[in-house]
Amino acid sequence: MTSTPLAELTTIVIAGIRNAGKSSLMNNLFKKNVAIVSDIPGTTTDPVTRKIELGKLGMCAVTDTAGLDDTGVLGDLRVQKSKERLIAADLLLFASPVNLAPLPQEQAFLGWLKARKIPWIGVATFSDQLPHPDKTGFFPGNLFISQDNFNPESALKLVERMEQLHQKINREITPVEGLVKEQDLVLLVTPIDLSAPAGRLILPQVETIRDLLDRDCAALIVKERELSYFYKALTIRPSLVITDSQAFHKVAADLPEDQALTSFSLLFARKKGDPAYFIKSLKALKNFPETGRVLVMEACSHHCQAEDLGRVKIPRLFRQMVGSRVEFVHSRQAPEHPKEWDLIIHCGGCMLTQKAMEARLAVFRENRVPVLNYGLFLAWAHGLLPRALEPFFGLADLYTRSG
Ligand SMILES: Nc1nc2c(ncn2[C@@H]2O[C@H](COP(=O)(O)OP(=O)(O)OP(=O)(O)O)[C@@H](O)[C@H]2O)c(=O)[nH]1
Ligand code: SF4
Ligand SMILES: [Mg+2]
Repeated sequence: MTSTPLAELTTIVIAGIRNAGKSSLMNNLFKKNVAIVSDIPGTTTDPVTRKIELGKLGMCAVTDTAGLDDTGVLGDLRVQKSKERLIAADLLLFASPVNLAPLPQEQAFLGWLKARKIPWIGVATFSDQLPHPDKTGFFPGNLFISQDNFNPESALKLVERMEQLHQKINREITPVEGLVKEQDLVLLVTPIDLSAPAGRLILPQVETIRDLLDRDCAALIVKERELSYFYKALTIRPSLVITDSQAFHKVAADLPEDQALTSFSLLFARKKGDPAYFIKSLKALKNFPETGRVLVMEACSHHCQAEDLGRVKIPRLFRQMVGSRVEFVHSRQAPEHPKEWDLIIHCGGCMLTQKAMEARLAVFRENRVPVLNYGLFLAWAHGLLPRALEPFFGLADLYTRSG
């Protein structure tokens, strides 16, 4: 349980104004004190996340957040932190005290919820108190449940309601979900060069190995230089070879053409992103504006080496293959004006949840800005499409049809 990546758990986030009873609700769900409760507004400052098994929802990560009506400079920062968690949620619990008239921040939050596709439940807290007349009809239809936080039994009904929504919850898939079966041998190729972190493997590799073990498969891990030797020595044919995108070219050359091959980055394009949109975006590489602008986006401050993929290798390949006068900008922030960009090339997003990545992508899709991820761009640049998409159902076909 402790080793399941947080992104693969069902992410439940409790939101609401200060003193709405969010932390009390969290404690009732956990049947113990995991969050501090007090009548001082703003008691919870930073998001608090704990893991719990919740029936049909399986293993969940539940997060208690700071109040949406927090004020002042610090308050604004807290609200910002809460919002980052809300964007990444699979299921939202909107706690609102029945005994108080709705605040403007609650009205605004309700509007935000209605505009999004994530499942949510209105939790009418303080149901032991007299309801405020203006609260009547605040939560639409039967999208809410009454909650008396002083009665722990109340939380059981909430869990039942949450379980009813389990089919609507879009859980993030694991790296090799649907790609392997038990007793498969999977060969992983991980170059250990200057850009590799010292003394460890990177997160996509670690998560993939763990997923393979969970699925009763065997994982053989080699550097690209030893691949040919070990591949020839194998008596069992690997059902799949997964390589670091940067070694794509050499790995493909060392393997028979009918060996199923893909990259960690493409596994993560499927796990975190919208591979169909990425594939359709490849069209943008044809007739790319001569002085077009490309935004290279990364999701975290990973250790950056001189030959960094996003800053050096991808721009260099792009200028060689697409256009020598194309401008590149590197950023970790979503752009204020997405339409100013002719193309986004995003990192694998291994540190983001699928929901957080989806929130980024939705803005680009709405603005019709094409998006690729590093792995897909590299596979394209090294002439490995559609081969590297073949292990994924329907994606190689989509590539061929998209022309
Ligand atoms: N009567 C009643 N009091 C409640 C209920 N839920 C919470 N309280 C009380 O309301 C106060 C605030 O509860 P918290 O759970 O700390 O509220 P919160 O939303 O986490 O507040 P912040 O962390 O400040 O944002 C505490 O004194 C709780 O005991 C409820 O259902 N009924
Ligand atoms: S989130 Fe992006 S930048 Fe950060 S380690 Fe993962 S792939 Fe690299
Ligand atoms: Mg609290």
